[in-house]
Order: sequence, then C-alpha cells, then structure tokens
Amino acid sequence: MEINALREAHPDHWQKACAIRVLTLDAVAAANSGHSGMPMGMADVATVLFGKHLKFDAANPDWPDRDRFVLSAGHGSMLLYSLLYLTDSPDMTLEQVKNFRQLGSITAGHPEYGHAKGIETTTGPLGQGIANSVGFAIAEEHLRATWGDDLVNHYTYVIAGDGCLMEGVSQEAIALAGQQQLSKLIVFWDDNGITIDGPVGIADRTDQQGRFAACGWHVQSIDGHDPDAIDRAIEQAKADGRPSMIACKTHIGLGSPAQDTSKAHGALTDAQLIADTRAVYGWEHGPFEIPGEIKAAWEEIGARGAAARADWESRLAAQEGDRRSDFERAQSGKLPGTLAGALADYRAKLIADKPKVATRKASEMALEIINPIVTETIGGSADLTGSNNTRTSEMSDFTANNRAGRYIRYGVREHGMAAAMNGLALHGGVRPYGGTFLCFTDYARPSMRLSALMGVPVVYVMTHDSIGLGEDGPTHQPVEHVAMLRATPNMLVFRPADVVETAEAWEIALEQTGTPSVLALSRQNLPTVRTDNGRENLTAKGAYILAEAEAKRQAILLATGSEVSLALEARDMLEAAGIGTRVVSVPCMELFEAQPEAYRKKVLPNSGVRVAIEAGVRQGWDRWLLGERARANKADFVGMTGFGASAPAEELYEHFGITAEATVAKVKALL
Ligand SMILES: Cc1ncc(C[n+]2csc(CCOP(=O)(O)OP(=O)(O)O)c2C)c(N)n1
Ligand SMILES: [Mg+2]
Repeated sequence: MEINALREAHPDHWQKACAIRVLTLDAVAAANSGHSGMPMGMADVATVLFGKHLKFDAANPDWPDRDRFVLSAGHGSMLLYSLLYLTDSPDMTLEQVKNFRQLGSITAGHPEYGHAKGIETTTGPLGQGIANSVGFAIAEEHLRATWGDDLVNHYTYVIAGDGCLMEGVSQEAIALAGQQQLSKLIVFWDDNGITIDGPVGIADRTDQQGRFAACGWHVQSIDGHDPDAIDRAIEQAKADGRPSMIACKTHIGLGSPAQDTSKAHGALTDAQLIADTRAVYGWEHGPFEIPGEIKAAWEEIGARGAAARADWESRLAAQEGDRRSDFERAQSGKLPGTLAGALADYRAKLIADKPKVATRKASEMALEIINPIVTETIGGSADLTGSNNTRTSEMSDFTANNRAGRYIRYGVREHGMAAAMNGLALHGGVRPYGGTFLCFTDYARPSMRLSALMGVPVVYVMTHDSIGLGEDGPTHQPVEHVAMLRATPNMLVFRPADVVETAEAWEIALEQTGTPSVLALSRQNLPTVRTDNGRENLTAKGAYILAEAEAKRQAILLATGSEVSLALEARDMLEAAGIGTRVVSVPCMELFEAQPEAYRKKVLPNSGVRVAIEAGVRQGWDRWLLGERARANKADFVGMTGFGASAPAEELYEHFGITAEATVAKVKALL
C-alpha cells in the first residue's frame, strides 16, 4: 500500500502506527545509535496485532494467561518499547524511552528480559526469539492440558526478520514446531528483503514460505502495511490447526529517504532526514510528543484485556481444592515442600547401598525421585534419551496427541532444544531440563549463554563428560567445555563424583530461580565415594573435605567427577608412603567461590602442596592452585592439554597420564 492511500483509507490506524515510527526515530536520534528501519516497517503489523488480537492487560503485564509477544528481531527493540510505552505498561515511562540505550535505563539496545515487564525474552542474537517461541507454545499446550483451558489458553506471537530466518537455529525451531503442530504459534516474517549488507538476495535465495510449508506450517503472504490484510491473516492463522507463518511484505524505513535500503537498517539520525520523514507521515508534533488523542487510543488498547484478565482471576479463585495454590506454586518456581525430605532419605539409602553407577545413571535415579514430586518438570533429549538417561519411568512423550506428556523428543537439535527450554522456563509453570553429550554444548551454547544472561533456571543434562566416554573418540570427548561453561557468568556447573553428589546437584539445580545449571555426567561407572553424611547437601558448599589426612597432612588433592575416585586412590598410596593427604571433592566451583572465606580456608588451608585432577583443561583451576593461600611452586595439575583419542576409556586415562600414579608422582615432586 502506498503511504498516501494508507493514510486516507485508515486514518486512525495510520496515526497509531506513526506514533511507533516517530518514537523510534526520536529515540534513535537521541541515542545516536540503534535501528530505525525495522520498527518503521513493522509498525502496521504491530498496531493491528496489539490493537485487535493480542490478549494482554497493560496494567498487569505478568498475567499468566496473557498472549506472549516475542520480538525475535531484537534490534528493532524500539518497536517493543514504543508499544509498551504507548499502551501504558507500568515500567515503560517516556523517560525510559528518552534514555534509550543509556546506562541504567530499562531500554537496552536489545530487549532484555527482566528490565521491563512485557519483555518476554532477551533477543538480539538473531534466531533466538523464534526458537524460544517454540518453548512458549509447548508450555502453553502442556499447561492447558494440565490445568484446563479456563486457566491456560493463549497464543504466542513472534516477529522475526530475514536474519532470524537465515540463522540455522530457525530451521531447528520451525521443524520442531511443525512436528508438534503448535497451532497457537503465529510468526510474522518481516519480509523486507533487506539485511545489513544489502538486499537479502546477495546471500540467500531460500523459498521461506516453501520451507515453512515443508515443515508442516500454515503459510500466508500479505502486504504488511495493509491493516485489513494483516487482520484477516491473523484470523486465518488462528483458525488453522498448524503453526502459522505470515510473510509480511514491508518497506524497511517506510517513508524515509532511506526506505528499502540497508541504510535504513541502522540508525537514521540525520536531522533533515527525520524532518522529511515526519513530513511524509503528516506528523506535526515535536520529538517524543504524542498527541493526547493518539496516546488515549493506545491506552484504550492497553486496557482492552482488563476484563478478560479479571474474569481469569475469578476463574482461578473459583478453583476447587488445592488447585489454585498448586497452580500458583508451579508458576512461582517454588519446589513442593516434600522434595527435600525425599531426597535426603534417598541419599541416606545410597550411602548405605553404595551403588557403582555412571553419574548419568545416577541422574536418572535422582529424577525417578524428583519427577513424581515435582510434576512441573518437562524433560527431553536431543535424540540421546538412552544415553542421557533423561526419561523417567512415569513420563510419557509430549506429542500432538498427548499434550499432557512431560517428555520432549527434541530430535537432533541441540540448539533448538536449548532455545526452546529457555522459552519453556520463561513462560513459567514448567521446569525444563534436557540432555545431550557435553561436547555438543557447542551446538547449544548461544542459547545456554542466554539462559545465564536472562537468569532462567534451565537444567542442562550433559553426559559423556570426558575422555572417559572412550571409543567414540576426540570428536565426542569434551576437553575445554567445562572450563568454557565455568567462564560463563551466572551458570552453575556441576561435575558430581558419584550417585550422592549427583542427587545433591539435582536438588540445588531445581532450587534455582534465577540461574541455569549444567550437570556434567559420566558415561562410565563410578564408585560411591561419599560414604557418610547424606542428610546435609555438601555439594551446596561447592567443595568439601571428602577424606581427611591420616598421617601429618602434607598434600591436598582437589578433584571433580570421575577423577575423585582417582584422587582417593592416590591418597591411599601417599598415606602408605607416610604422606598425609586430604582429598577435596569440588562438584561446583561457583558455589565454593560463594562460600565465606572462613569455610574456604578450612577446606584449603595454607599448608602443604596442592594437586588438582580433572580430565579436562587446566583453565579455571588456577584460582585454587595459585590463589586461596596456595603457592605457585607447590601446586600442579593432572588433566588434559590437548584433544583426546579413540580407545577404551581405561587406556586413555593411562595414555594421557590421568592416573593415581601420576598424581602421586606430582605430589612427591612438589614436596
Ligand atoms: C546471531 C547474530 N548475528 C549477527 C547479528 C548482527 N545483526 C543484527 S541485525 C542483522 C541483520 C538482520 O537483518 P534482518 O533480520 O533482515 O533485519 P532488518 O535489516 O530487516 O531490520 C545482523 C547481521 C546479530 N544480531 N545476531
Ligand atoms: Mg530484513
């Protein structure tokens, strides 16, 4: 639609959409940075979506049964900030919009979860939002099956750009959504034909509509500036039983001299350009000035869902028995009160039985206790269920025909799985965990980083955690991954030594409300090394004295996971030689770092020599080997310095010198 025709045919719509456009121009100009073109191009779609379809109540932006709106093309953040401000969402004041991209404002360069209510997820890394949205839609389907449609019944809407659809993760997300027939997922593709380097055609000739259709989606194509066409397309998308993609032909930077060029992608700050664009819009108001009647029209839209929300509140209040408190507990992320006792009893039994199992098996055993109690868990694996041991006995698969199922077959889609789990966690009411091999953290990592940045308590069950996996060889043997994960802020990295520590790690991971966790778990069987004190969760301290020196203490061995039993062997040999040796198990460095100095000093006093043992690279260990009262010439490391190899695990440990003997030799050399 030409601008003049649009203005004449839909004057009210035009004014509302222009409010988004000029706020974007003004905020980007004030910040002297940002992205003007996308909000200017998608303002019509957003105006129709918010104006006529999105179920929300601006005054209560965290109402659990609201429709979710995900701005996958996160660089267009001013679209979202404008919408929140115009509809009168409580966090988003005009001051915040004026402080776009400034330190301390909630209007960050890209939308950040937690800055303002109404920002459903952090986007900016292209493709993440559309992949999160699959998790949002799965959560909705599952919770609707669980609680009934009087409590849960909403849509997930997404705006994705060319960049989102070029990113590989979009394919994983689209395929998963198609397979699961997520009919309440509706994606608007901002089909503007432009990315940063120029026209999309210089790098891509994909038939996007064909691609979505091939994955089982309902597909439409419309003029993304025509309000009637947008409205009709949304109606049809809602009516179809498949997830829907609406290709919206738009003009990036609509109405500006930069329209339809990649110049419009970024910051349009030139004063003359902005003035000319305002003139094209027929917008005669000053910077950040929204006339009262246009603001009022938007506020009316913001209040449109108030009655629906109030009705929902009364339906929640009218629930029978414990249903209301159960629903609210699951929403809050609080664990059922009975879990801690059940896990403590379970650990006491393990200490009595001393099973020798792989920690991946230990994880399954812990989940067999957890899943019947914490019924909001949603498990899954990226096609490695039998290896990750993520599916417990009472779980059934979540499918199009079984929405009550709590186990997701993510397929061979680690990145899509991690992104979907972020969406599940962000939706609320469910607790997602999912597995793959630790080495394939690399394939999931962009979303894992966002779990940490957003502070969502996803649990990553990463098995086959070292050369100890053996014959699959160096392609599958993680070496640097634990270090990389430990380097990630706000992430708990557990490498439990045995069945007891694994159960403890699970308890801590589930207690988190603002931090994701990684469980690095062994393929190979490991003896139970914790032989006393099952009731206190010692993993919660991050590191603790597992075995005290008997002879006068001269050495401290620190180890994690499968290497803890090696450390105990080395201790026996050293004690036999008259060298008193303490073994410290270090299941979680982050939690140990958080302990008070007095506790850390008790565990790591300033005497004797220290050797750490971990079948990975040394990076990350030096704090404990060189700092914390240690001396550089009195510390050493037993681990990996390069990639692994393909051979039976025991031979690999010998080959790479990760043995009790090598540990003893290093201690003796230091003494
Ligand atoms: C994973 C990732 N890679 C690169 C970027 C940098 N980047 C931001 S926007 C963009 C181009 C996106 O094009 P499109 O989605 O078509 O947005 P439009 O130009 O239409 O606004 C790029 C490469 C990013 N944000 N995320
Ligand atoms: Mg584009």
